[in-house]
Amino acid sequence: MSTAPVRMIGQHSFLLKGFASAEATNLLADIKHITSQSPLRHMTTRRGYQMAAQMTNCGRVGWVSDSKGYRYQTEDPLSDLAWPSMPRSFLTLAKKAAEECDYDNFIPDVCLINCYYPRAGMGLHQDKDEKDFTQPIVSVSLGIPAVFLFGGLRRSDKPDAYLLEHGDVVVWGGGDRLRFHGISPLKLAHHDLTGQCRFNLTFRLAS
Ligand code: MD3
Ligand code: FE
Repeated sequence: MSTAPVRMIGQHSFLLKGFASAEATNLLADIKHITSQSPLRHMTTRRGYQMAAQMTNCGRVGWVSDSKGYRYQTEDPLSDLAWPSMPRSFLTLAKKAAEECDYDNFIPDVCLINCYYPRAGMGLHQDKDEKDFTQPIVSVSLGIPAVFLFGGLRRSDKPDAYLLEHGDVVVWGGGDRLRFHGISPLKLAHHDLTGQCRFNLTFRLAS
């Protein structure tokens, strides 16, 4: 849906309202297939805390967190097998969204799938585990809404808040790539396609 309104949320960051809406049922079917092989799970931080969102991955590598810290690796630690491959529907949408924002030739090698239920959130953090910060990040929101917090390059910079709804796509790049960001604890809600859950697909070139 290339007619979606594009809102600038940073010098190099764009919110594409409803960009993924028409693809949502296909994306959700592909998520089902991925989670049947690599289930959603609560990862733990180096310090032993459980993350509030459940996660899994598809693609050549996957993002993991455990007592050894954060990293990308080629095997799912639950099975020691390769992560499920990235579905064509995912890749096509991510490339199309990046192109819409003039990020040409974006070829992600990982999609991190986050699943939030009401009251789950994600504290302010930077994404620094990837090799090449010149590559953008594309994120797709499905299901119940969430408030995205978009801070600055310092943790203490006051974040702006944006509502991310079903079908919204955000593209981050350039000087915004290392900005602090997070997700406010979700409010109780229901979506016909996902129930009480919000999925976020995050496409990156990690390695
Ligand atoms: C902004 N996920 O998985 S969208 C994450 O909705 C993460 O699940 C959130 O932050 C979510 O790391 C937010 C993805 C996102 C990813 C990288 C960014 C937003 C970003 C890098 C810079 C600025
Ligand atoms: Fe992040």
